[in-house]
This record gives sequence, C-alpha cells and structure tokens, in this order.
Amino acid sequence: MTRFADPQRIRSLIEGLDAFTATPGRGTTRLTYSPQFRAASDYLRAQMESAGLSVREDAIGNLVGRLEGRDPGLAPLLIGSHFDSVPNGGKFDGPAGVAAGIETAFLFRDHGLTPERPIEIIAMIEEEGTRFGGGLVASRILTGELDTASLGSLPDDDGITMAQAMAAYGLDPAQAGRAVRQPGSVHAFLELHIEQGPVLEAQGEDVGIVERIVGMAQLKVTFRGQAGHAGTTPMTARCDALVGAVAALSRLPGLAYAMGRDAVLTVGKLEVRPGGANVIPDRVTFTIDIRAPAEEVVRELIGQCRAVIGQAGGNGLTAEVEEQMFVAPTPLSPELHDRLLRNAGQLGLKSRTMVSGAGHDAMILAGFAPTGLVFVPSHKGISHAPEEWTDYGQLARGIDVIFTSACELTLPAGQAPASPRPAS
Ligand code: HGY
Ligand code: MN
Ligand code: MN
Repeated sequence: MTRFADPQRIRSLIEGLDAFTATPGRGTTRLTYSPQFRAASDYLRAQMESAGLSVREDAIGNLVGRLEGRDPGLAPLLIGSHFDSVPNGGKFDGPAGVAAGIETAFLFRDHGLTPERPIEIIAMIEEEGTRFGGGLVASRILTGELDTASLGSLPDDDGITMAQAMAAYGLDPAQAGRAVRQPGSVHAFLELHIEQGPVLEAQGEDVGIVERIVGMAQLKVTFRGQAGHAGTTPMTARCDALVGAVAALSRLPGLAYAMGRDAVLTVGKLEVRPGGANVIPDRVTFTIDIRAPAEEVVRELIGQCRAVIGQAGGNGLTAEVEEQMFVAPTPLSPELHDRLLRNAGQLGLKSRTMVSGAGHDAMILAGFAPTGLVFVPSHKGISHAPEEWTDYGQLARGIDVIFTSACELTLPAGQAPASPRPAS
C-alpha cells in the first residue's frame, strides 16, 4: 500500500487542537468566537504557517492558509472543514478535515511540489450552529446564501447576537460581507470528515466517498404562557408554557416513525424559563432537527410539526415556529466522486460510495463549486460525544486520498508526488 500522510504529525495537530475546549475531560466544547475558539484559531494559524502557508483571518473569523500557485490568478482549490464543536463533542468532528488540509500542505512542502493553481486550506466557524443556531454558517455566508445583515439577529442563549460576539472577538460585523466569495472564485472544494456512523468500521473499509447528503431542517419553537406562583395559582387558572410544549413534544418523534422513508427527527435542545422550581414557566423553547433523503419528506415533516405545535397552543398559550435552516438533499460532484474513488483504489484502499446522514459544509459549497467529501471510519459509529474516535492511521489513509486528488487538481499535467513514504 502507498502511504503519504504522517499519522504522528496528524495526531499531534488534533490532540494539540483539542486542548482548546471549555469542558476539559468532558469532551470538546468550542463555541464560535469563545476564548477557546480564539486560542484554537491561533494554534491553527501557527500550524498552517509551519506548513508553509500564508495565513489570513477572513471577515467572519474563518482561517485561510494559502499555498501560492505558479499562476496566482487561477481560482484556488479549497480544502478544509470546521473547528467549532457541539457541546461535549468529540475531537475529530471538523478538526479531522482541517488536519487533512494542513497535512496536505505539509506534504506539498515535503515533496517539493508547487501547484499551478493556488491551494487554500480553510478552518471554518459555526458549522454546528451550537452557539447561534441553524449551522453551516460559514459556508452559507461564503456562498452568499446567508445575508450578513442578519448576523445582528442571531442571538446565542445569553442573548448575545453573532454580530456582537464578532465585535468582541475583534471582527467588524459591518465588514462581514467581505467574507463572501464570488461565483467562479473557487475551483473545487474537498472536505474530509469522520463518518459519524458505523458502516465503514463494520465493513472493514478504509474510506467512504460521499455522493449525496440528506436534506435537513432546523426549527426553533417557542411556547409562551404566563409566569405565576406554583403554590397559589389554581390549576384551572394557569397558562403553563411547559404543559403546552410537552403536549407537542410527546407527539413529534411519532411523526418521523409514521413517516418512515429514513426520516429522523431530534429534539436536542430544550429550555424552560424562568427556571424556578416554584414558578409556572412562561417561556419554553426547543429545537427540532429533521433529516431525510427526500426533500418532500423533510418539507412534509416541517408541516406536520407546525400542525402539532399549533394544536398544542391555545387557551392563552402562544406558539411560534422559526425555520433556522433548510437545506435540500444535495448531490456532490460526480466527477470528483469518481476521482476520489479512483485515487482510493490506486492507493490500495477499500472504499465505498456513501450517502451522508450528517450535514456538512460540503452540502452548501456543492452549490457553489464542484465538491467532494471523503469519510474515514468512526469507532462504533459514535460521534457528537467525547467517545468519538478515529484511528490516526485510518485518518492518514483518508488524507492520502485528499492529497493525491489535490495533486491531480493543481499540479502541472503529468507531475505526480515523488516517491511516497514507504508503508509503515
Ligand atoms: O448536524 C450535523 O449533521 C453536523 O454535525 N453539523
Ligand atoms: Mn462536522
Ligand atoms: Mn457535527
């Protein structure tokens, strides 16, 4: 088997990056624009610079490392992923793809390769949406899908808007629009990501080449009632926001079961205000995450959720549904899929074509430039949890697919990477 990427160098980057978490010992918690996020950005900047890249922070906080091409005017090949996290998540979700980009840069340097077209390695903000809701924020801004004028109306749980958090981070929200890229300004986008599912490990395969990503939607639901004293307010005189929310919540999973067609529905976040044990709740908010391979199923489930929520309101209770994000099922570039699959084969790797049940920045960039996505195995399929794990040798094999494909996409015709590192 041919080997290029260095598992130890990759391990060192990912373990080093994982030091920047708000929950040490309890998984990775790295919220966009948090102090941990700034420290992580500084760490990645140093890594990118040591790989020979010239590094800039764009107008919304993405870190972009550029390997100049012989023809700087050509649209760059973009490689990367995100470096924010879910609460108490794992160290590979996002960073594996950032490491793939940086290791690719190291390999170009180690092999003395100068690309014809520039290569940009990007570490993106707010893919998870943990802080400001929705998710896929960097890629939606880069492609012009998310209007940067709206950043002042994206509050976090403490009511701090994304624009305010940007300013505290040292960015000017009024300049956020400068992060938007023009059509044609990206030659192609490659992302490596952990599978976050059990298939590759169960099948003993090395990589998955993604052909399509399921459709997804994220709703934010708010029930409003009347706060009151738990002891002196008769049951018949209450307008309890939690009672209304629970009436809806108890019916939501059943909608996905009844729908079938690989639909999934998750309520991952629930907040009861004001949160006193002896206070009747006056505001309950929760999120609904809906996914399905078919767009009409996602849309149908949104409609059914709205109906269930509407029925749970009334008697003074109001219910509001905000659609924070909707992305249709997304096919990725067939040409890049075939190229990645071919290169995996030439590297002697076992691979399969896959559909992704997880969302990725690739699903947004796919509408902007030819996009390819490579999965590496997740141990026991676990992700979005501290137990998330991918063997570094396996990660290196996935990065070899990215590296050899980057060579094909950027080197002068016929030039290939020099003799690979002997298989260890
Ligand atoms: O939710 C997802 O699928 C991704 O982890 N943001
Ligand atoms: Mn991810
Ligand atoms: Mn994730």
